[in-house]
Amino acid sequence: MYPPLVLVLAIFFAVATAIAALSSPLPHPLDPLSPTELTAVRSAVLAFSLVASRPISFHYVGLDEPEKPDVLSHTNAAAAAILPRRAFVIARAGGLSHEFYVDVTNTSAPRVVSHGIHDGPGFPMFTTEEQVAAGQLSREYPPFRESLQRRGLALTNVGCGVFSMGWFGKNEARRLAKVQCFIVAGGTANYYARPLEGVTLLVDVEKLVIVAYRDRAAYSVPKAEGTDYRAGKARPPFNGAVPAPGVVVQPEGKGFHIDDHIVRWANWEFHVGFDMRAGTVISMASVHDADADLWRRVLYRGFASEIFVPYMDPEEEWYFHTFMDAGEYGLGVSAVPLQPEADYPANAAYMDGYYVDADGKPVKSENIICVFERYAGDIAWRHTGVAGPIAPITEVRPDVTLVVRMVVTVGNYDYTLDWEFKTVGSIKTVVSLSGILEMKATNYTHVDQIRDDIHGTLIAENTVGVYHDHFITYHLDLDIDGTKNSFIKNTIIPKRNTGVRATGGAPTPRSYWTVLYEVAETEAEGQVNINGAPADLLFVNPSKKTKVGNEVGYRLIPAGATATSLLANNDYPQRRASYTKKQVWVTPYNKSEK
Ligand SMILES: [Cu+2]
Repeated sequence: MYPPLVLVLAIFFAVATAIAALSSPLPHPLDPLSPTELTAVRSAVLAFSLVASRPISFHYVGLDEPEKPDVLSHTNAAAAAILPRRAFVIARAGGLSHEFYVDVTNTSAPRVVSHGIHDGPGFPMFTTEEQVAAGQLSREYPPFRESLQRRGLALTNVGCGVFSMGWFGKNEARRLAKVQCFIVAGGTANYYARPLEGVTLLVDVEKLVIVAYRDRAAYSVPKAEGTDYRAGKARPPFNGAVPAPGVVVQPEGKGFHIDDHIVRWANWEFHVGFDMRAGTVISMASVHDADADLWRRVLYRGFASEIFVPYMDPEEEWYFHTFMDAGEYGLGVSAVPLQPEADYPANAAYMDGYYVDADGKPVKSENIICVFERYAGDIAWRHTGVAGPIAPITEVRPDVTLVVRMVVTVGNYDYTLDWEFKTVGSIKTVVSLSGILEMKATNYTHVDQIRDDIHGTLIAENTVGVYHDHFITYHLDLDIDGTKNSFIKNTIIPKRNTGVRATGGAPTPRSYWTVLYEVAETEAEGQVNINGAPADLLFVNPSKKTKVGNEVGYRLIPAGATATSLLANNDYPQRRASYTKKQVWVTPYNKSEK
């Protein structure tokens, strides 16, 4: 098969070059799809004759990145090979999940280059439109109206939302979801504090029909009073003293430059992309080596790949709360416009993102990624030399860093997802969680009444904050100084010295620790529970050595949240999120695994 393949490639490049020459300026191969490209994708899919069913609903459209070696040669070579621009599409039509690859190199003549039907388990993300429509279904449903009447509630007092229902062993052909409701009356904006506990609808989000209805039990509705989070409605300390206003002064202007999607700052250069599922995508992050005057790549691609949120309440209305926030709701779709000088400081620049609605039309999300230099008052490095003829010497380097931020609001939660770049060459990912708890109504008003496990904490009268986890997973394709990287576990092992002075031992036996250097040879060795033996996790390029012969590498430093899932291995939510049993999984590069 080798010769025909070469022939095909040759033709392909010739055609691609001719087309690309017509449109200028050329996008970076990793740039997200532009509104023009997204519109072209839609026309190609709608015109594709092999899928006749209507309607077609678009659940995901994103860049189908070129192969990594092609991207690298594109950016390295002076005479860059022109790469095709392609989209990957997941759409639903005729009750099936369709996957398309669409070439939009020439946006006036887009074409579907591949189409397949996904026949395995799993479904694409919800669209916003179907969530809104499914949330409305209960309004015309007589049993639901009766449930409200029994509780003395009017329809206008209630709002409902779509809750993904996890996977519990059954591979269902229908796209089903649960709908649960909240009391939206009472003057509070905090609907999540006032659930209509005990009532659950099972809906087909595609056909927009109610499949099952359950009104199991009535609970007291938590009070509206004291729940509102809006400024002016909240009481101290939630609306407490505002600190004196501060300003960021940058007399020489911003220290970074944004050229389309490329950000350059201090000794860093990287590409910032946007994806409707993953949100911010950082690519091609490189550090400048001043000695060699070289850009040395350390991260090919990084993004938050999933957020698994299982709740720990086995009750009928709660057991299925096992959300996959990225794969079910979309981090990019759920990213919200950032509020100037609150979500980010005055010295920030911001970027927009584009995704598609259910009809495949581009939607602009304004001001959803911001970039700013952080002057946190921290110290990057310091030393005071107190001895010697010129002492004292004090040297301090302030820690100014560059932050790329996105805020994702998935229902009640607000995730702030930061990428922070440091001049010492490190990259830090930080997730801050804010927003509102998902709350459960209970008849308890005081902890003294509780005799059983309520699966959470009584946080107010009639309100339980249910135990749960957020497992946030990052896909990091590290390219430390090139693509040939190894994963090293430096395990710390205790030792004893016998105290034999002839061989340099201490006069008395000592215990100490030393480091055992192990290269991971298999994928199994690339799985790490970081709460096990203390270890340094290193990513090195064995072909790149320092002057003294050490391998060039980066260290993965776990900080803060190092939890693993405590669910049973055969529990369905755990089987679905089996990766949460270990924190680090290292695998060889494979474009399809992301
Ligand atoms: Cu939470």
